[in-house]
Amino acid sequence: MTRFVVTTAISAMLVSCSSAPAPQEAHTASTTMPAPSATMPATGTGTAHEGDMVAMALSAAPADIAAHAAVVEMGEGGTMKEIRPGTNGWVCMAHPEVMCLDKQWQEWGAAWMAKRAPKITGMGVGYMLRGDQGASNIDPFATAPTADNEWVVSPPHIMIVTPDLKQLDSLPTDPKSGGPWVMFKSTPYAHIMVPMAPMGATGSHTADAK
Ligand SMILES: [Cu+2]
Repeated sequence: MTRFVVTTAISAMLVSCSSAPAPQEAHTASTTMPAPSATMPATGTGTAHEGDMVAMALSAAPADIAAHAAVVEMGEGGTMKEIRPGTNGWVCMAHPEVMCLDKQWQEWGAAWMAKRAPKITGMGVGYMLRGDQGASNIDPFATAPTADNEWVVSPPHIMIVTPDLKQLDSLPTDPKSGGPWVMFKSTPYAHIMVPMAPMGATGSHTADAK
């Protein structure tokens, strides 16, 4: 981490690219999902629960990255608990989205949570190789689909932030354009979504939510 404690950065990221509440049944994972966070034990180390959480969180990224990544878990009130330390600067989580984030993305998340512009100082990458549960493509703070907020459920993907938002002008904003697209265009939270599988090919996910 550079300027923000892991707990702060990550709690924001939990809802960054998918602001929706986390319906457990929406997960694509074949792995058993942990219980909803509201019912999770708040403490304890080395429990079976935490083992499940770690395994799920780490499944967001390639194994060699995940092997040395920290894992955090969201607790009551959005607080974050590190349940496994890391050594490579990456931070992974299982709830409410399964993702692994580099330092730039951790800053992005901290900014999102504080509703300030992120201080992105270089290209940043986040992995969401299990896909997500959906987000508005245009409203960074939307929490559910509406008639006009362009809700999109994404397949396994990587996410890229850039310090210069003008760089994003070369890409479309339509998730169905057949390739990478820009989410949250014309906001400080704009970033590139790079699908790693066909849109809508995410198991139990329903792609055309909008
Ligand atoms: Cu994502």
